[in-house]
This record gives sequence, C-alpha cells and structure tokens, in this order.
Amino acid sequence: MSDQCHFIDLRSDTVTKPSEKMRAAMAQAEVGDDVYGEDPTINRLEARAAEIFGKEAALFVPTGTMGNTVAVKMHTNHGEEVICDARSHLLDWELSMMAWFCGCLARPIPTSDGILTWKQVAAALRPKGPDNAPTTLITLENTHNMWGGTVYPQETIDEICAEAHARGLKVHIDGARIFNAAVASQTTVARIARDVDSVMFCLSKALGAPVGSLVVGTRAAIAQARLYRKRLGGGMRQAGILAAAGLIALEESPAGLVTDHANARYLAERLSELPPIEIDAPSVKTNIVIFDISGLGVSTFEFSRGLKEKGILANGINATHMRMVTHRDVSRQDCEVAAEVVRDWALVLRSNLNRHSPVTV
Ligand code: TLP
Repeated sequence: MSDQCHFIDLRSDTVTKPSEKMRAAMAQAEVGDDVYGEDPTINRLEARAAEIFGKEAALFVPTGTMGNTVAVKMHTNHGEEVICDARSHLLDWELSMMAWFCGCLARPIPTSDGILTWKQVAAALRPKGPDNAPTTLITLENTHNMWGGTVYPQETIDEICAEAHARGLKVHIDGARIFNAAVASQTTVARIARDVDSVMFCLSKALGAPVGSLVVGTRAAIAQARLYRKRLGGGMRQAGILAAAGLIALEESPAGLVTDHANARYLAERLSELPPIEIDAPSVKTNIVIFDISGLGVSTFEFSRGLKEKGILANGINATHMRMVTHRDVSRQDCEVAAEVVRDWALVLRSNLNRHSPVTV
C-alpha cells in the first residue's frame, strides 16, 4: 500500500481505485486488437455508451483530453473559431490542443458560473466578412469543473443547440462529469445530450474506472474521430481489459453519485461556518467544492501543505481558491474529518492573522 492510502484524498475524483469487481472483470475480459475493431469488450462498451446517450456511435479514448481534442477536430477545420467559456477545461487545462492539434482559435466568454447562454454566444459569433475567421463550434462544460461543478439548465442547452444549428454551427459538451449533471438535475444523460452533436464523458472521474473516456456522436463523426485518435497515438490494442472496468463504471456508478453530492454539500456547509473562508454552500449541487481562503492570509499552496500534514489532500485551483472533490473512495466520515481539519487549520491561521494585524485604538 502506498503512503497516499493513509490520506483522505479530496484532490479529485480521478484518484479512485478500481473496485474488486472491476479488477475481476479486467482479469477475465475478452480482448482482441481494437485497431482492427476486434476487441469485443471495447465494442460492447462503445455500443452501450452510444445507447445510453441516444447517439449513433461512440469511441473509447484513453483520456478526456484526447476525447475533447478529437471532438473539436471532427467538427472544425484549421483557422476556425471555437466558442467556450473563459474558464473551460478545454481552454485552460489541455495544453492548448485546440490550437496545437485542431488549428483553431478559442473565443472565450467570461461568465460568473461557467454556464453560457445563447445571448452571450450570439454576441461572440464572428460576423461573416473578409477579415473574420468563421465560428464553427460551441463547447459547453457540464458540469463545470472550475466553477464548482455547476450544472447547465436543460433549456439553456436546448436553446443554444437550436440557435446554433439554425446557423450551421455544431455544439459539443465536455461532459467529463455529465452523469453528475444528470443526477443533480434528475434527468438522463440522453436528455441532456439530445440535441448536441457530440459529448465527451469520462469513466475515470466520478464513475470510478481506472482509465478511459468516450466520445459519442453520429456514425460519420465518430468514424472521423477514430482516425484522429489514431493520429494522436491513441489506437489501442487489447484495451478491453480497460473497457471491462469501464462497463462496470458505466452501468453501476451513476447510482452512487447522489451520495458524493450529499457529501460535497455537507463539506460546503461546514466550510461556510468558518469565516473568513468564503463559499456559497447552497450553490454546491454536485461533487466539487471550491472555496476562497484569501481571508486567511496564506496562499493555497501553504494551505494545502498544512492540510497534508494533518492527513488531508486538497489542491488550490489558483492562489486564492481551494478545491475539494468528493468521490466513491471518500465516505461521510472522511468528510467529517476533513471539515474538522480545515476548521482547526483555519482557526490557527486566523489567530495568527489577528496577532499580526496592527493594533487599532
Ligand atoms: N480534470 C482534472 C484536471 O485536469 C483538472 C480534474 O482533476 O478535475 N474535462 C473536464 C471538465 C475535466 O475536469 C477533465 C479533467 C478533463 C476534461 C480531462 O480529462 P483527462 O484528465 O482524462 O484528460
């Protein structure tokens, strides 16, 4: 067992370990060469993903980043513009693949919660003319990671799709955590995705599989995506051993997300009792808790270091905001411990602050 096992790990839902059932399925998986289309377990996973999302086809990719990259590429040509929100994962955390591989320019829109509206999108479309690169794709992140797991209202997605399609534009969802969105909205991923042209979703985040994401869309688009995946070096061979764990994650994990959401809300509520930590607890609807510690007089780096000494792993997303992500490998009891540790650490920092602040008479 690694040392990490002794920590309560809230850095991300990517840190989960495969369950015994996943390991057993991996050991027994029927496999073949997937570049020849001959891996039965991958074929099963892709067919099932397409079915669950109500789309024609799906493609298994090793990572969410590769999934988003091939999706952007399949909808665009070099020199075009892609609309996204200003703090989207596609823009900030994927090593500029939109530029590097797809040759497209991101047109970011600032928001207060990561949720784009058609009005904002319409204002960012490039007018046709001799000087403007055409806009061809709109990307939506649902749930939105850096804004604390926020969820798109269905009518907003539907409106964006209707207006975009009327203008010949495509819509892609970065749905790394789309099952969290579905659970929070008490709907299905198929309904969320009904009108969009593609979705990338991750098996290896909240769903708890060790590796893997899928892109879903039309048969023609996914055939293109398969070629782009190969170009990126993502043509896998007997990867059915990974798909076997992914199938279990896909079928069984969505039911457990409601617990992760309740744990995140619990954490958020406890943190909101600790001024000067700032968090709007009622806005926490899924499994991501982001809180502002700038009032404590330390950077998130120092804050994380202090938490780690007390057995809690959590990272900053910038100099002032911390992120905690609940997942299947943390329990309510772990969240209670984490909340206590944050409380004690915040009290120490707060009293240090008071001691060092100038005396006023
Ligand atoms: N997110 C990771 C980090 O990269 C920040 C995390 O710990 O949350 N879309 C979204 C919305 C994501 O949150 C992530 C990963 C991805 C795409 C990329 O997935 P991977 O890591 O599989 O390439």
